[in-house]
Amino acid sequence: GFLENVLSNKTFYRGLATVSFIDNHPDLFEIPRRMDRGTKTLRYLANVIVNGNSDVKEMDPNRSFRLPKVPDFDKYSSYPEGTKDKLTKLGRDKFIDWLKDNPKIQYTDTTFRDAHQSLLATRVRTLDMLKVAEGFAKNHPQVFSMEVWGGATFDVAMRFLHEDPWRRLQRIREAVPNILLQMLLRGSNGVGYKAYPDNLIEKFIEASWENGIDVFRIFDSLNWLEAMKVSIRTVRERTEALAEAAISYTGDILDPNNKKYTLQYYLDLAKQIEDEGAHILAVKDMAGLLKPFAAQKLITELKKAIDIPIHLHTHDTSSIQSATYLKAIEAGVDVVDVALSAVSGLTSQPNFNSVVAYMENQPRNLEFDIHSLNEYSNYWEDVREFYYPFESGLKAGTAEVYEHEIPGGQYSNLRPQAIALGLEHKFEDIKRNYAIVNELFGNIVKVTPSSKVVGDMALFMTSNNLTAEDIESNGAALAFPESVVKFFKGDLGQPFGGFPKKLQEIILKGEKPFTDRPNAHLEPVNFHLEFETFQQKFDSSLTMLDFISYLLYPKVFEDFYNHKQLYGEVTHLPTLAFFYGMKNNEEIIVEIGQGKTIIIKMLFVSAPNEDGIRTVTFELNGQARRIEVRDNS
Ligand code: 3PY
Ligand code: ZN
Repeated sequence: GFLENVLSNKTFYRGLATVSFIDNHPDLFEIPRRMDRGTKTLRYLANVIVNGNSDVKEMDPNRSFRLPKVPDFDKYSSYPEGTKDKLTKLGRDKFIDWLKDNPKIQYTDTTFRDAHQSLLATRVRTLDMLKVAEGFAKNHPQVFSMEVWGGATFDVAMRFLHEDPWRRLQRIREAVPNILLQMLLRGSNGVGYKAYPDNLIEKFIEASWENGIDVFRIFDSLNWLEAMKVSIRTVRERTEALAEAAISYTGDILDPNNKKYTLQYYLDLAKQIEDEGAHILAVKDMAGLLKPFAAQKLITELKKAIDIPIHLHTHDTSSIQSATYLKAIEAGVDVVDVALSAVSGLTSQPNFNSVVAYMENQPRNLEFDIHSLNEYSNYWEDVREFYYPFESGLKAGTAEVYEHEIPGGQYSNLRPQAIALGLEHKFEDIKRNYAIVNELFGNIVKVTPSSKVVGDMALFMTSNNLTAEDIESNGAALAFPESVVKFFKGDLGQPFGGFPKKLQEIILKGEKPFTDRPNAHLEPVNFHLEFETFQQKFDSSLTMLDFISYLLYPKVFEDFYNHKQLYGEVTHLPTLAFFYGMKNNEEIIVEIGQGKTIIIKMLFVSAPNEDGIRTVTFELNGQARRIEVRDNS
């Protein structure tokens, strides 16, 4: 076998490499240093074996796992034509016409992004996706798009999985060249939790497109159009991708007591989004609040009000959202978001396989091989087990979501946050406080990052046993969470209807808020100069993509970088070894490059010596290797 390097890379030897290709693939220019890599990998494993993976809070050493079966596909066949080919062939405007005129319902598969963000705290590793990506793209080319990137995947990849998010995108693109790849972008907050300079957002969008994104779902956490404009314009003017801008749905348009987020409110916002030049409108129901009859009304009226296609996104927290899709499909929605069975339902998206089944023999049916979809689901059912420590614990759908309005993607994170603060037993209070905070804040749209502010405040009130009255009467004496102060300062933009003035004064303690775009207060990045400084700080092999990661998440990037210096590339490790280490005499095969594998066997772990050091003995490709690790217990 040989390692993939510049001489064997398809893009390069076909002469298609551009300067940015070369910049973005420094790994291809590395002469393999096998021993060094092997040592780093063993160092990682030895540390997990002795001290555990710090991301795994609770582990069951006796748990057993099935070997996930990858459904069959032809490695040597070419890819059937899909939506990506269609977009390339038709260009954007004609592609949108095709989508609007096509009577068949279209599906976005969220398995690689929102499904695991919402069920498994975003922890699914690239390796587990890549095993099925090519086969899925070959077996199911009629999928409209695959949501594979953005949202929380960017920081979680670096922070907890020690993966380069750009590399993930590139590799999925290689495996899925025929289907549109979609990402979730938080408008001027990028893939982060705060506003970034406009020129960083522009650079990020361009780079995301160059590395594989075809559809940008752009939203603002307060439905503030001002904060989406730069993103929409950048996608339109600097890429050939589709700008899909979102109205984030909150409340209930059919509730006569709801005077804020009314049908008219959404219709007006949708019209403004269309006028701003979006190619597609997303109805982003991040908490799963859009009930079936409300969907019927909303989609019917949107279809009259705007001319661009409509893409519906929801979370099945209440367990009735497939009924919402049915009503929306009847009302003419163009695309719906679904996840493969095994990672669907609850806080994730409705069930792809079953929605396809209920559409069978109906006029809008888009045909799929359900048996094959089920095989892919079975793969994910087994893979999901690997990630058991990250399950949210929710066992059934709940109508409580209409009370607390917690987004699906946040729900699976709130419990670990509660545990970390020692508040697990107060989870009911946290949910109740979440709703109370929403009222206090004037009933805001809650989606990342505004939802995080509400969550932080709910945790703060719960851990300090505070009521709404305490906040209003004793607020001056309280040190509010940083995210809450920044929110009232205007750092996330302006909520519809404005801030509650009295509370804003209490929280800002005399500081003056601003009322324009937070990005307008940020210094633009000087890419040329700062990139050089960045390379000097780390090393000169780092790319512009690394620099963008650093600008978005300086500390997370630095930790990620240091981890890689110490432990090498850990993305090649099988997931069980990555999270739980290895048992005595266990052997794993690690594919460290295309067609290049190493075999690692763990023999045994010594007792700690007087300095607390243990020696882990491995065989690496048959040769004994010893690694010393401090036992931190
Ligand atoms: C995110 O921003 O990560 C979301 O999934 C919002 O719904
Ligand atoms: Zn979502």
